[in-house]
Amino acid sequence: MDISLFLFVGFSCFLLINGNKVEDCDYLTDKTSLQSFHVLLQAEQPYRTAYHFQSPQNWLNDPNGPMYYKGVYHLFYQYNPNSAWFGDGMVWAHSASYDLINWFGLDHALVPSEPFDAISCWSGSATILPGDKPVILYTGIDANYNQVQNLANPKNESDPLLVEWVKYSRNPLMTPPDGVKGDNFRDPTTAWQGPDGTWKVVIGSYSNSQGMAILYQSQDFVHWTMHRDPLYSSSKTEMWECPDFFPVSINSTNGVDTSVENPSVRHVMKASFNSHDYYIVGTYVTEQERFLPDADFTGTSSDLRFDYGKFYASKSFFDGKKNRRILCAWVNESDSMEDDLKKGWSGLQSIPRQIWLDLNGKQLVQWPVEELNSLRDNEVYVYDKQLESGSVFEVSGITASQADIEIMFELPKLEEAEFIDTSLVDPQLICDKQDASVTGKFGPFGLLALATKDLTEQTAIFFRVFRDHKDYKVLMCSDQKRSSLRNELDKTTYGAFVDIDPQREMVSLRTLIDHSIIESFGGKGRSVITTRVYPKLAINDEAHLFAFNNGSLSVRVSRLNAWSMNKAQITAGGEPGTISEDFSRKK
Ligand code: DQQ
Repeated sequence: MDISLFLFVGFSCFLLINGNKVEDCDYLTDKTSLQSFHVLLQAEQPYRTAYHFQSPQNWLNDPNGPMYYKGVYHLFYQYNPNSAWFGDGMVWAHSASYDLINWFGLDHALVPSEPFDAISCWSGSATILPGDKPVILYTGIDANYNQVQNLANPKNESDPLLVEWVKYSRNPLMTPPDGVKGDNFRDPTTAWQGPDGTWKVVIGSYSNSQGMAILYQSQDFVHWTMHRDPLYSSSKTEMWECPDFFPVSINSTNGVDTSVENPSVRHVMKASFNSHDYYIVGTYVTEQERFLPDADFTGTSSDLRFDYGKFYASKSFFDGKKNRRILCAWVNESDSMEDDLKKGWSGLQSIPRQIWLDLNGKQLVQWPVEELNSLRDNEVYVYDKQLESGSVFEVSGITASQADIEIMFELPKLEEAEFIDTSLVDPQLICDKQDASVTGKFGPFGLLALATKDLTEQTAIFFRVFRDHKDYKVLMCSDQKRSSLRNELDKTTYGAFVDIDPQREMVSLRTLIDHSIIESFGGKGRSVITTRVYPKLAINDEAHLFAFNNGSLSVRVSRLNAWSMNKAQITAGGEPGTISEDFSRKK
């Protein structure tokens, strides 16, 4: 028998044996015991995060129906109440927040109960109808394992916490159309409304060797008719999971509501397949119900991704409180399934990111929501430090296992950069071949995160700068090869070009480190790489952070600011004791 972990949830605590709750431990009531219990928990569970959303136990995946409603942010998410693995019986767990960082758990919003979702309640989205009426469209897995689309409404719209949801009695509203297999029809988007009042929604699918967004229209949100053509399809893609379709302003970082359609916006179509979230930017021709992208997906490494590491099934929403568009995603584990059973949990949510269209109109830019800065503590900084070839310096004075770092590099003598024809190369492959140990000219330089003092364990997030004909190209890599002395982990190296001109702009990096997750934003958010790492030794207080330059040319750290991050107050939904009334009603 494997006594694998203790869990502390709200004001109750219990012991898990082989992932099953077997004993309540009410004896841990005084503060000292609770504090030692926390220390025990962190020592036993060094890979649990401090400020990322995760569940105390079991499996979680896609964010569902994120929205801002009557002063409260809502995060629903796919959750398996029965196991640390994915399985039948998936529910919509529910947490809510006033700032997108601290969350309190609520009861599950949707659980399998009816013929139209007898097996599972899968992913979907929320739409706020005129008159401030939120609704959910979600995929039910029916008793025959067919994927169908269902509607649910809040029981009490005047409750900002939207605790109870009622499934529409005439579900399902949409069933797999002719030519679409019953298991290739899922994940409705947030709906948008055309100028004539017609509601539209797309569903992810795959048919005739094309991944696609099937378009449905409705006058009343209940009766839906399939449009003749998909809103978009591409032969270069697989089954589209969790599509997302939304407008972005062409000249502002502000977000716009999903129904906005005018000359000051362009549209983004995102699809999740092949373990990544890919997107294209284009024009939505409302009258013809066509999306005309500037370029189709190519099926190559040049396709744009929200994140070039681990980041999947994302969903965005318009935040009317701060006029911005927010993006959330599932970040899965890269240890083994056996490890997940031992840990008793699997999956995290990314830090919510604000997204907007880059001024060049070609791609999106992402940045952690500003509310995250409220967790910053103990700032340390370094200005104007020369990083000679082969040098490493420790960023001390912060909690390196739980930190936020911003660093900017100046590159003198740029013209000495190595030549590369970037049209011929796959950035991820260069990062893999020329990992952090391979000396170049400009680069590798960057950060060594979750590292042991002697650097035997380290995750290197670094840049290389190349000359490409008349331009310069900045490559960003995340090298997990030495991230852990444990062997059985997925240590894939990730890489992407960052669309900045280093002649005009310093090469910058922001990295969020949280025990087993590292989210890195290169070029002020133009390329992002998220990874999961599980060091054996560089855990908790044994973790260190360094800046390094392993290139033959020196670079200058123009400035480095680093903060220890405080723990966020997070309880997940649906678990015993997770409804924190004090906290949830405090505003
Ligand atoms: N996860 C859900 C599906 C979706 C997939 C099931 C994407 O609805 O297609 O948990 O991760």
